[in-house]
Amino acid sequence: MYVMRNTLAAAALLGLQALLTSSPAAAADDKCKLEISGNDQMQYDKKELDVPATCAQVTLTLHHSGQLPAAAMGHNWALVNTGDLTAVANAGMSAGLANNYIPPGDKRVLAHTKVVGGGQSDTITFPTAGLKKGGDYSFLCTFPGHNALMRGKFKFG
Ligand SMILES: [Cu+2]
Repeated sequence: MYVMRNTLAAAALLGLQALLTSSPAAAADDKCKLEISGNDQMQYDKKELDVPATCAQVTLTLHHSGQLPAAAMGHNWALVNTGDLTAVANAGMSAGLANNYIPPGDKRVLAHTKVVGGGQSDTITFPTAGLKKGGDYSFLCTFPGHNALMRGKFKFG
């Protein structure tokens, strides 16, 4: 009798586990997590990032797959309205490495990581409350000169 009960309990547990791992909430969470890498050739590995508008927040990890130090080939990831890209890149240059090439308090920067060098990474989580579904957003690296190559579209919707 005990054996029977234990078997039933185990079966119930397995069923619960299957339910948890296949829940739609977990799948939605994965879509709200982004990864992107920069390398020593001044390139991101992605030209576009997509986030469903159902994501209340986004978690983004920036990796640096190269070996050069941050002072020589540092990369960050900054999110802006596409129309602000050049102005933010210019302001970032003046802000310097100590500020991660991000102008302090600049509201045009919607989210950003710190600058990472070879082998390093940085993860940020930011709310999407300020983003418009279908808005025209771009990401870029604000390390001086990098945005010419290191930019892409950020799709929210
Ligand atoms: Cu860069």
